[in-house]
Amino acid sequence: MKIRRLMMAWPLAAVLASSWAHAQTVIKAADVHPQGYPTVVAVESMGKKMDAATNGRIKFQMFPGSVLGDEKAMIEQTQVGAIGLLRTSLGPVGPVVPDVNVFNMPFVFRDIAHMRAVIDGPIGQELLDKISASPARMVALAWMDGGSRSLYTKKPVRKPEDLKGQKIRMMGNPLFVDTMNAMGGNGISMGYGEVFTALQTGVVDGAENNPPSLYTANHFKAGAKYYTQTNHLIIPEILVMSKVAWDRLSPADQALFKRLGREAQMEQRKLWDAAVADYTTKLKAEGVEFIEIDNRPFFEATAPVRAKYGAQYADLMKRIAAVR
Ligand code: GTR
Repeated sequence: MKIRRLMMAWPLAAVLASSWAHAQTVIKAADVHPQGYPTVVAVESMGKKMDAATNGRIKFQMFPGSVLGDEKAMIEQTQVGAIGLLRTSLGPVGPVVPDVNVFNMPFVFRDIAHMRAVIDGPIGQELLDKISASPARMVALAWMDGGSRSLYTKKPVRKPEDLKGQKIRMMGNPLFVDTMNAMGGNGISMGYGEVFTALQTGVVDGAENNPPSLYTANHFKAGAKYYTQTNHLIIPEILVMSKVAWDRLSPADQALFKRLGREAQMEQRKLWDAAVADYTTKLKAEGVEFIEIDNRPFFEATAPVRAKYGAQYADLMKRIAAVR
């Protein structure tokens, strides 16, 4: 009797399971940052909205904390469709889509407000469109905030000369190695996940990033106790979708991704401002010394980098400078 009931139930269950499987799309979303970080929270919240708007037809599965690799590896996985949605810095996107390097240049933005005005306006949209139209097989949905990057080292740094002989970790893009070399140190490119051990073992003497990253990646516990406010890079981050996943969506779902991506951008921005304040306080409580400096010598030292990489974007750079 029991067996007969089971046999009757099985085909129905199988049919239902297979139709659910066809109807449901699970988007793998990835980030180097841990759970609770503003970018991760904003993408998770976008996933919840997506789930609600599609009655569970599209769901996100979040892979935070670099579990799928460093950003270079995750960009590659996004290009082939193994990752559906990726939040990444624009830094390591430069080698894949050279046009984005205009935002990766040192001191290209006057301050955070300037960067936000640029990414929220027509130039920001143009750059997203360039990524989507490039052969990189990624569709750029929205921007996110990565704040302002400053130096952190084991010995205090106040001027370019203090960086002499110091090996400083930079993100994987030759532009950043050139930037650090121009600032007076020796730029060494490596993945984010390797920095902690590299600091501990002396492979590098420092790195550069924003306060939330310095705190959550624990780099201050590996000896980087001096945070010198060079503010040399203000690099926006992006939310990109794999072209493979994108092409499987209906035009209506594509429009939904763009709309909710833009909402995630604005949500992340609020979370970001709170996180910078919060992690700055936490870092100070942990004994990290914030060194205020006049960063003009670093700005002047990096002029050759802007000349080298910016020459091809001369008009665009004028337009960026003109944004108020
Ligand atoms: C963080 C950024 C990450 C990653 C990291 C790094 O500020 O949010 O996307 O680029 O820096 O330095 O590798």
